[in-house]
Amino acid sequence: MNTALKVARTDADERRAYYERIKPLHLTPLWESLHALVPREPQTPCVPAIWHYDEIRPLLMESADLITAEEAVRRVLVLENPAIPGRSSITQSIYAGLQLIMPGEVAPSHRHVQSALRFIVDGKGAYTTVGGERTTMHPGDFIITPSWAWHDHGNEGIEGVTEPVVWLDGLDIPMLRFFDAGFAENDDSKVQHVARPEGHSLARFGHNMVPVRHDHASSTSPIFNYPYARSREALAQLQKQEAPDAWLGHKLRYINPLTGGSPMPTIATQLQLLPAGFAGQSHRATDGTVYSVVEGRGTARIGNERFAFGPRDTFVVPSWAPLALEATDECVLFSFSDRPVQQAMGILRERFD
Ligand code: 1HN
Repeated sequence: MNTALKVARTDADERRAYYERIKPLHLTPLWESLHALVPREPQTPCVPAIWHYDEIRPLLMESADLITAEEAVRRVLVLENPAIPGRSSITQSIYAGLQLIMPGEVAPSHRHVQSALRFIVDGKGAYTTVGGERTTMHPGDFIITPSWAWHDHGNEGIEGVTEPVVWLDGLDIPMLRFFDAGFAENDDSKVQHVARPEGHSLARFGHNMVPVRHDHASSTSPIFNYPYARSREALAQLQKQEAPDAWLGHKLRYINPLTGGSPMPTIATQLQLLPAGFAGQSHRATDGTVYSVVEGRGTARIGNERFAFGPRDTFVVPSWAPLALEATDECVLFSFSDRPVQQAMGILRERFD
């Protein structure tokens, strides 16, 4: 064996022995992990994935025979990123799940530091009460539960229709876990006292005007239901006025009317329309993003994989994975990510190839 190799071997052995000696003191050499700690570009463990609603719905309905919403507190099937099972995370920073509430059921009032969004996927006639105001859920509505706001859900039916209601929950649970900053408590009563008429916050803040005197101080939007009828109409108007963006189609972000920023401090939300036949260019961003399909069929090309999607499907695009969207028919997609946090940190990167 030549001398150089022998020296290298000795070095390696000596280093290993040294690492063993420092281990009991809870010390570890940075030089062994530096490259992984500071990658040249994002190296997410997360993978792209799709959940087809038609496949999941029967299983979700089956869960209603196993447990009531009240016993479960929240009857949810968590959508876990396949590459990080057991972490209740769809991306490293975001939790997503499909929640079911059957006619007559109540999901009891509680509050927690984690912020939640509800994107209504299937059925009508359920409501949620948030901080003393109730709102009726319709498919496509984007509803917010701000941090530390009391919230309970129920399903009393509407216009003689009583049916199961399913929505996609999006929460900043992994971020709160990261900060070890979670608090939660149960309410004294199962169902909150309703303090204001339905539609009150939308009347006050939902018309590009805000009350001259108001005391809304929270970093979350004072609007807590962005109804689908209105958001869809905005896209329809836009489509008549301009050509679609080559990457995004017609894509609008929801805003907090008091700031112009995202409605939630930790999660950004968008709605986009892809015209029939749209073949979008590939783009990437550092915010891993969850998509919920509202209307239409198409394909999401994520990295080297192709995912055919249809109404009510959910798919996830990991951080920095190239995404190209194609629409067979006219498609409407809702999406959300941790973008406002990355923007606050000044680290968000996007590339439109
Ligand atoms: C929660 O409170 C809801 O209020 C949904 O509907 C999902 C996941 C983890 C922790 C709390 C809800 C949740 C949750």
